Amino acid sequence: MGVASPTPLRTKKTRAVGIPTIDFSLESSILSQKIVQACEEYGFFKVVNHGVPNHMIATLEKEATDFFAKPALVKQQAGPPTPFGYGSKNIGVHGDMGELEYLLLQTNPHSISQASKSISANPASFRPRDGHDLAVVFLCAVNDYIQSVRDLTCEILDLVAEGLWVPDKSVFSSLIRDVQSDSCFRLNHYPPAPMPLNKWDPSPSLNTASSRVGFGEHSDPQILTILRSNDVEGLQICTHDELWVPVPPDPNQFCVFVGDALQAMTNGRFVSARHRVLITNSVKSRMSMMYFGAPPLNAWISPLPDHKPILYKSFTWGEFKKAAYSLRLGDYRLNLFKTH
Ligand code: GA4
Repeated sequence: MGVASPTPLRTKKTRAVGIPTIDFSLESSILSQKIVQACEEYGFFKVVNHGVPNHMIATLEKEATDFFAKPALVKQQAGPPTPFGYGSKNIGVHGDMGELEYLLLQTNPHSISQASKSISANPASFRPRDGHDLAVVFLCAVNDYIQSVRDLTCEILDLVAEGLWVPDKSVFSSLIRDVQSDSCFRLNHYPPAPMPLNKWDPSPSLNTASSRVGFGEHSDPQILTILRSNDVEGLQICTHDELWVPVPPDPNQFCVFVGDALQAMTNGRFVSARHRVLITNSVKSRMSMMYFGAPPLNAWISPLPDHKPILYKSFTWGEFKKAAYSLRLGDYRLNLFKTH
């Protein structure tokens, strides 16, 4: 079965359309309907009044900014990124590249302490600052943020279950709350794109004189992704009719993406959101933080009982993750698990 990479991106147009924005101070029965509608139409929505404390976000952003400002050799001591650590330009292991550097961290308590050990084991990479060890301050900021964003993820997933009339409201969120959850966390730092030398650009690719591919087109393999960025533009989502829509950056909002696993569990009723980052800002870096809510490796992903024919075979998250890592970033990996 084909897992062909997407149509070359340059053939798709961009346009400005209304992105669904959901106010979490609304009543839950209204919220659940709006969330289901957005997940069906876009596989994507924005959240305002999310309840994640601003000071947690600001602390983490500051720590991340300090980290990425360090010399390359120092940052590399927290790498390589496979499976978890610091990476630059390379995405995955099959030659996908982007104009970014990043930190990829596992989020369950066991793995966080492992990451902490590996970073603290290299004291040269984290000099004591104001009497504190930066590794500890940084990892505490990551931990606090993850706990709060995990709660938001679970709240959204409970509302999804309510909106889909699933009898067990925690059918999705219990996978994320599981102590063995394979959820992960990523900090992406996209340096500014160089100023164009002139407007004429013969290059037929997305890397033009004034824009750079920060992160190529893909969907996220997990259940749900929660992204927060600073005020620098770059994120675009692909609509059902294959148009690229720029997502205006807003540091006070979260972006929520349906992942492949939720597409499979909803038997294709929700479609995982294809997205990319194109860097056009020539002055300021884009910084984003993503929480990827995933099941435990041995958890089964099966379509919920539905009226439609079953579109996807059951698979464990571990099997799916292995398939994802054996393919390219932009491949349609769920095609491997179609029933026909
Ligand atoms: C996309 C979502 C997350 O950033 C990620 C990425 C992972 C990686 O960067 O190592 C993958 C990519 C992501 C999908 C397919 C595989 C795996 C790179 C790649 C080519 C951490 C994830 O879980 O899947």
